[in-house]
Amino acid sequence: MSGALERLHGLDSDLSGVTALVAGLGVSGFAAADALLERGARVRVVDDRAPAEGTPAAERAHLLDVFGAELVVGGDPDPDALVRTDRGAVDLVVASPGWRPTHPVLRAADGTGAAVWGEVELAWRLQGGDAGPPWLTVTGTNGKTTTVELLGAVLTAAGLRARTAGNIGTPLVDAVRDPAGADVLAVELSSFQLHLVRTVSPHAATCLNLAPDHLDWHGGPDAYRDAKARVYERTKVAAVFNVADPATEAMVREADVVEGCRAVGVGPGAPRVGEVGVVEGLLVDRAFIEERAHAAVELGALDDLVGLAGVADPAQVPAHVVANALAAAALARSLGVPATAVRDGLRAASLPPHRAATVATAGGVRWVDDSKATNPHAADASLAALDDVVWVAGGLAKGATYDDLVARHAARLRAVVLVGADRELVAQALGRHAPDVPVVRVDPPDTAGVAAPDDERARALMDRVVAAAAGLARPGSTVLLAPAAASMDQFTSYVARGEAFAAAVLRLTGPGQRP
Ligand code: UMA
Repeated sequence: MSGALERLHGLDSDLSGVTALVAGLGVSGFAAADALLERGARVRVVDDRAPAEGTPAAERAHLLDVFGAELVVGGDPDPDALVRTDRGAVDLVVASPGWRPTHPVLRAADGTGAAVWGEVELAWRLQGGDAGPPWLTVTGTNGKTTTVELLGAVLTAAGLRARTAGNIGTPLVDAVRDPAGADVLAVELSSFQLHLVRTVSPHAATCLNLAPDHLDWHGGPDAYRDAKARVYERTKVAAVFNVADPATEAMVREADVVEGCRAVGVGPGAPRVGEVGVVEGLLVDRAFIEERAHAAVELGALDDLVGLAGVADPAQVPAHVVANALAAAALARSLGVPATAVRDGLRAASLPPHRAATVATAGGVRWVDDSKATNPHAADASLAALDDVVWVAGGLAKGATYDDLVARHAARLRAVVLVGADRELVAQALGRHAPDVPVVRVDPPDTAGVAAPDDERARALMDRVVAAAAGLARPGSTVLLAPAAASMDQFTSYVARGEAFAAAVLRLTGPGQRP
């Protein structure tokens, strides 16, 4: 690493003389390039695609050009030339999360001596590591965003200036540079981001659960698991795991944490010493109190989660919502947040959109948008909460398989409506495990280029999906959009997919039928 780069240990660091390549012109690449330029580094920004006129990416490209970056967008540049300057290899490569490690540019950087970081690592160094606010980090296959939202609400209820950042949307580099400052950061980390973390040392960390996902990016389940496990490395105070998911406990056991860091289990049963759990409908802490050997403190009740879960009765709060709330509570408690703030925060929190949200109820049929269910594990949680389902599924599988999911829920399925590029993978699993369940395929399977939810093709597609589902549902049924697949074959994001679904449902049922 260059001497100049080693000087990076705070927001006022001088990086003049450092040469950096930023891979990606998305939100994290922009934040990284902007921060490096501000500190005097010479920055080249590379993107495989030239941004279309009038898009946010074009605006980012324009700004970086004005700030003095060299932009290489589109075309077919030589990867080896990109990672070099006239004085040799660049000092630093900051790769955006969407860039696979096998990308030719990242491959070219290997072995050149360049430091290869993600934007998260850059943020940690920019805040001066431990000199900045503590990080409470959250990963897991599912529930990360919800847990970070809950954590943010609990920390705020405790009177702390808390910021949520990371995969949830705000790049960490922007969060640490915010002049408003923060007492603590609630950080969502994806496996892509964790892959390029080097020295981040969180105050407390959790991996909520582990199930196969993003196997195409990582190249297989072991690499995905190993990336997730990195969330615990260098944790200082509490490594929080899910007692119902032994893979997460194994990660904690193997992690190289700071001396004195404790392993804390969270789970739906009565907590043992050192755990946070549930006793007779109450959320209780036996981990973060002095007298934990023979006492526990109440943090709240399942009743405090009914609003969040969208159910009428505390007994109906789904297990994954309880698990997410317990993990958020444990992370906050590791920072000394009072028990009352946990309760107040959980009561105040609301779920981000497109997570098992009821869009309408009409003619006895409930329409639910769980577009965020982008893998089988997430779809499993929403199917498990229902018993008469018209299931809307399909999209980009990302290497996932569907046999376990379909076998587990075959009895709940009244019918299935399939969309998207990899819909035949779901169809084949249905053929094996639920051969009697009617299946309707909605064409086209791949409408690459459909962008916004009000795009004509998105409208037409979702109108057909909703019409098919309406024809299959009966009073008492739930039509559930829980695709178990990513959206990017047909939509720009799961948000656009969910919005298109909800709009089509409301076109069918009428606005008066909103829940
Ligand atoms: N690009 C290339 N070549 C590639 C891949 C991408 O040139 O091989 C370019 C694209 O043309 C685009 C840019 O890179 O211009 C996009 O970079 P990116 O995909 O890394 O996206 P960012 O805009 O930087 O957003 C990223 C996260 N995106 C991904 O992980 C894919 C955002 O998470 C995150 O909110 C943001 O950083 C801030 O931290 C999104 C996501 O989908 C929501 N995450 C996945 C998930 O939750 O399942 C992991």
